[in-house]
Amino acid sequence: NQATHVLAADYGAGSGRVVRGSFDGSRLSLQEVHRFNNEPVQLGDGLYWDFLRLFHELKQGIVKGTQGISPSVRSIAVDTWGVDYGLVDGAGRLCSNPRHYREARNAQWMEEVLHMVKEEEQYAMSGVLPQQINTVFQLLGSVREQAEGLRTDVRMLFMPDLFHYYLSGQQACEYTIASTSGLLHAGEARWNEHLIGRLGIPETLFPKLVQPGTVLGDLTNELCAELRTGPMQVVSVGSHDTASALAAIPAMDSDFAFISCGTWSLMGVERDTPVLDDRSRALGFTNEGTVSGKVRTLKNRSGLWLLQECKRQWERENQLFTHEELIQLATLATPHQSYVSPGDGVYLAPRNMAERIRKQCSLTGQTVPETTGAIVRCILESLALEFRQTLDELQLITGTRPRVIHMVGGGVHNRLLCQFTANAAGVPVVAGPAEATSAGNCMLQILAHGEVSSLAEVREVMAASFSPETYEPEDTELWQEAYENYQSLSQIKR
Ligand code: LRH
Repeated sequence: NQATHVLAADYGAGSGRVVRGSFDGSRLSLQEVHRFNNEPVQLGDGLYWDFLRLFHELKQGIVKGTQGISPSVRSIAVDTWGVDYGLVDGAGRLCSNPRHYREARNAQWMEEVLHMVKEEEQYAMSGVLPQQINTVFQLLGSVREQAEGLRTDVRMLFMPDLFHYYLSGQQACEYTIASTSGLLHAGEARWNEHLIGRLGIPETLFPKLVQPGTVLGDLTNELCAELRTGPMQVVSVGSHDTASALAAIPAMDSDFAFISCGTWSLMGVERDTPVLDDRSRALGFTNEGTVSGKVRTLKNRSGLWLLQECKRQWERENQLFTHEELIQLATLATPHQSYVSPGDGVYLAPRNMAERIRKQCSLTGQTVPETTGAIVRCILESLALEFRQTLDELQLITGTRPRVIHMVGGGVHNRLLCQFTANAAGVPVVAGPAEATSAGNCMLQILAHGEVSSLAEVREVMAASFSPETYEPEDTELWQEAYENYQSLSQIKR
């Protein structure tokens, strides 16, 4: 049996990659064929995607991914982080480089929108937690900054849709990425025309919505000729990276919470319907779409950012540690000395992270972590306790306590974090795959080609291909006490 090959391009914070997935009928294997930088560019007062360079990198990925493969690669799909978009005119020209969500201007547009439609109402309508990065706020900016108004032939495409358009010539917005915008009806693949109208955003901006797993079209003849590659299809998968990662969770039933753990941690549950009440809004939960048309109710929390920033700072100071060494030092450090709130605004900016952690510990009257091991231990214990808190909150807003946590993404390489999470939460953590986003992207293409027939089958393939590791809870009484201390601490801070 010949394997089916597909290409998955994933644009993440800092870097992007093109991976070739090969499916043999029961297992998926992944091979990274191209990796590149993905840093936003500050130009004047704007922060932009470097779209042309990134499209060039995508082409390089196609060239490398198709080399020496026979039969040729069947299809390609792109996923990116949520909320960002580009504008294209009637002749298919990109109106400007797409803006990046970290741009400061968004706060002002959020305020403007909240004057017109209250936060509670927006949440109830869209299920999306109002945060300044959301498309709805950015888009009001794009409309208002155009003094003469946007031309009626202009269309908005989310970033994966924009890449797909220039690959295939087909315009559509895919449901999961659109579900991060705040512009859909909660839990539905339907633009909220009422909200759009109230904000004075032209309806003509919005193309049709398609479901994940839709074949959009073929790679254009021009690109086939330029890249000297055979024909291949362009597929809309779960083009929001989190949707792709969630598709790759090797779960056999629905009774689980997930953590997609990288720089950020996205923690939540899969549900048939969104949670739209005041409590879930107050606790900071949002509702986004999944590849099977369900909803994921989740919280966007800090992930390994604190640890990554400490490591970078130590490197600048010529203290070089591998991740394994840092984990080893943390293992040897005294347990439960001090905790921080990883999501606290004081940790948002880069540089001097260890110093800030020490300062916060001192301000809250805790033991100040002096050694490298103590700092790493403090971060990992705090993250695990934060996950425990989110699990409790999930139980509060949904009425059920998940019996297991599936952790995917780069965080699964951190064995200590996986174990601490199981200990703190009191439920097993099933860790892996680390490459969930690319794997989920590939498998949705395989689904579109009819080689598997459901999300359940996708997940069976994941379990067979990546042998996840299970961490059983240990020292639960000690961790329960730790959790109580952590909670009283975060109350003091609030
Ligand atoms: C994670 C993520 C998250 C949010 C944010 C903007 O990469 O996609 O789900 O949408 O980035």
